[in-house]
Amino acid sequence: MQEDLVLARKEGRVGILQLNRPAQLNALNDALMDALGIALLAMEQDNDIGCIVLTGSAKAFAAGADIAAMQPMNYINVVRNNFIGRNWETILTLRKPVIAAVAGYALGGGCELAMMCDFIIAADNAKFGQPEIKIGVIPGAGGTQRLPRAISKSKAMDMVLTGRMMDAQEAERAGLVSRIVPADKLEQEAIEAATIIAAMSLPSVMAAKEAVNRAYESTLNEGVLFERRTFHALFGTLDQKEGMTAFLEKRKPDFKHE
Ligand code: DAK
Repeated sequence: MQEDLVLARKEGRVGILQLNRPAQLNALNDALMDALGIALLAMEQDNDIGCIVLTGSAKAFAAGADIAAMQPMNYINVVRNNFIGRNWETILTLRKPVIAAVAGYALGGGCELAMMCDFIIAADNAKFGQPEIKIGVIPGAGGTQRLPRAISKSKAMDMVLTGRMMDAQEAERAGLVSRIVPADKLEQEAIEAATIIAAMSLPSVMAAKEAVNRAYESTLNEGVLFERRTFHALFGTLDQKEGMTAFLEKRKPDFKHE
């Protein structure tokens, strides 16, 4: 495996992962997805990391799954080998938050990978799309499911059926991205957001992530019950006492993440 397909570093309590196949616009192949999974799991297990930023290059977050690798595949291969299902969804198993910092193209599997993150910060040059229809297939890593949940059925149908791209402004209006920042400030802004999150109590952060994600997986009543029980459980942490005591003492909390 080529280790440099994903570059990993830390800034304070923030882990930063950069997809690194710039000549192919970070087209996502098996080796890259393996490397990404390994790097994500290492950061999940690192007690000194509280939030992760996933980014690409200035020109592309990722222009999709690697078309050259897919072109020769046939039906029986992809069914029997469970085509790349093996290593695409590691990111969904993380309990720490992952922020996608997207500059340039986030297309096909690239858009799907960004949508698997907890939220997306877009550079003002970002372009999102699910262009698989143009190459004779459909989205294969959740695009037909996550896009309608993020931006409405009508807009998702438009994107998936025409294969057109959305710019950052349209993506923000539609609710796909949480904020737009100048391209040259993308990494800095994403790290600043991640630093804020990483300074919070980690058990609360993980609980909040889990509770918001429940909204997609359950009825309103079940989701609210899950939230209530999780909220109650956080009164078992030291950080709940510290957070509330610090507020009353008019000082910053010193969370111990326990
Ligand atoms: N795959 C392989 N190579 C790619 C690529 C891709 N997706 N996108 C770009 N490249 C390569 C180009 O071939 C070119 O390589 P060279 O010719 O230099 O060797 C290099 O990157 C630069 O690209 P361009 O010369 O095309 O650059 P431009 O600025 O002119 O155009 C572009 C940029 C992003 C508009 C264009 O490259 C483009 O249209 N790219 C393809 C976008 C696309 O169709 N993406 C969707 C792919 S299908 C699944 C999980 C995921 C998926 C499926 C299943 N499972 C878990 C089951 C996902 C499927 C897809 O994403």
